[in-house]
Amino acid sequence: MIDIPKDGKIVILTGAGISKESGLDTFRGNGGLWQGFRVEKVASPHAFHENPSMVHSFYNERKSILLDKEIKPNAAHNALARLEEKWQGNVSIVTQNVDNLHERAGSKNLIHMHGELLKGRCISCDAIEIWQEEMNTESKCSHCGQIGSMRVHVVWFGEMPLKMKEIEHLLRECDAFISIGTSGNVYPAAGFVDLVSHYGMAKTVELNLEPSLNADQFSNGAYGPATEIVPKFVDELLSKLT
Ligand code: BV8
Repeated sequence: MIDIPKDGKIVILTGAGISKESGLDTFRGNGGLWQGFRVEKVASPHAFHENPSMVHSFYNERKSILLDKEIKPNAAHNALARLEEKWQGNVSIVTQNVDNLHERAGSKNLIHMHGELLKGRCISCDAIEIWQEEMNTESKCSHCGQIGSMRVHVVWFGEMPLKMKEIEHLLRECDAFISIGTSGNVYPAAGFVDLVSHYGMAKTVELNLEPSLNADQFSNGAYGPATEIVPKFVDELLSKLT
């Protein structure tokens, strides 16, 4: 168990692994293929420029899966929402995931650093809007009226992740950095644990199915399915408060 001050600031990074038991595929679990696509090949401005319809259908497929009534937050998402509610200090979640399972579990203090699958962004006017239906090359921006300028509001490879200044501030100030369900493949998220260790004395913990690529950079680790190890970790933290 890690020792964090009762009013400590906790920053939690999550990746695709936390949503796996809700029924959403991870990126590299099945050889990194997603509906037959390698995500690095499809999730890029170049791919969108070359073949917008292919990229639209890749995200439309993932959107329809996420909107399936069977897909819901799991015990790990719910445990993090409970921690945010009951912890006397600050709990912030920085998620790499573009699904909406953290917010549906009740988490409020949440940053989607790689964007959100259920939002669209207009390339012409930069307006961002909720977009749950299919998107295609004929889609019309409801803000500026432009046709064909819509893209999914997701950060592609080669694009700057969102709210990096805010994230860096959280990492600099935290007393504990918890990484859950990520392989440590994708930067800058994979570099956060190193930043935290450089900034100060925060505890760093990895909770994952198996050790990630940067497991050795964490001071503690617990391994197993997120729905088992995350609620256990949260219960241990909250037991300190009684
Ligand atoms: C940037 C949105 C700079 C899209 C995503 C070399 C060459 C080229 C580029 C780079 C390079 N080195 C670094 C880069 C940059 C690149 C990068 O890191 N590439 C990698 C592939 C090498 N990064 C970028 O391009 C980033 N931008 O660097 O910008 C810049 C600077 C200035 C100005 C402009 C730009 C942007 C990266 C964001 C890309 N978008 N997602 C979409 O979703 O379609 S990334 C995508 O993969 C996801 O968002 C996620 O973040 C990511 C990583 O995946 P994970 O979440 O870790 O999932 P994965 O499947 O890998 O692992 C799952 C883990 O869960 C596993 O460990 C598994 O064991 C575990 N697990 C499984 N089941 C369970 C479980 N754990 C618990 N319980 C279970 N049941």
